[in-house]
Amino acid sequence: MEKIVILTGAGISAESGLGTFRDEGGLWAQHRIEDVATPEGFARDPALVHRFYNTRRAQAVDAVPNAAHEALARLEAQHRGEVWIVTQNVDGLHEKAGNANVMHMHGALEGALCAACDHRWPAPLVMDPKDVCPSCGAPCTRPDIVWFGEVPYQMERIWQLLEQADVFAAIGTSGQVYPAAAFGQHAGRAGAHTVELNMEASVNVRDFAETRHGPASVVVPAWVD
Ligand code: BV8
Repeated sequence: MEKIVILTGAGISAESGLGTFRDEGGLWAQHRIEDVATPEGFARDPALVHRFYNTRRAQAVDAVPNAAHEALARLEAQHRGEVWIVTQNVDGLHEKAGNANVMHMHGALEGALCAACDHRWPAPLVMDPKDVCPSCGAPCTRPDIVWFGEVPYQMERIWQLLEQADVFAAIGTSGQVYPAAAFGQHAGRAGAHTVELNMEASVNVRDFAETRHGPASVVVPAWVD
């Protein structure tokens, strides 16, 4: 059975009501990246960063998967064991839709991390700079999110999957953040058929053999089914 690797970005969750980053009025229009998505920003003002992620965590808890997430869950169910979702998203919508094989390369809102001892535990809905680590007791808790300048999770495994993929699809991502932005080229060079499913052409649309542009809730089910 063919191996299918799928990269998702904020665009797949847009129709579930979660903001994207670089669209009109997106998250980066409301906050400076250096203030809320870098270790330096967190060191400078942890309360601001916690407020940024607390707001998004509350929105994500209430968000419902859309037809695009549901189509990917059907795809995994039909191709048991041969579909991998590599998501840049930190919401839990793929899991809510029923996908089990999900890799959160940029972390997840549901995770908390101790900056002192690396302990990880389920994040409370509201995190506060005064929270202490349940393991070492230090007041160094942060969202388990990969910020700019930090190394994304499971990269070795992801490169391996891209090299073994028969099909690689990128869904709802502008292709502006590395290393995810290089996945299409990497998979294509290794022989995968590459597909971009996005509202509009991303900056690396040339890396894809096939493109289907339109809302994810329309183009993803059409591609899956
Ligand atoms: C790293 C935190 C290495 C989580 C995020 C050159 C080469 C390599 C690296 C770099 C480089 N230059 C700079 C870097 C470093 C940097 C980077 O890439 N910077 C960019 C700005 C140039 N990368 C990093 O720092 C990464 N780490 O490289 O480490 C390393 C190695 C060793 C040692 C140390 C370091 C870490 C990157 C992760 C940063 N964290 N966020 C969070 O808060 O959510 S990134 C952030 O952007 C999100 O994670 C998000 O997932 C990601 C990408 O955004 P998209 O998901 O694509 O969202 P966007 O809004 O941009 O686009 C949405 C798309 O959807 C649009 O195309 C739109 O048209 C479409 N859309 C909208 N609605 C719909 C739709 N499509 C369909 N249907 C719809 N309805």
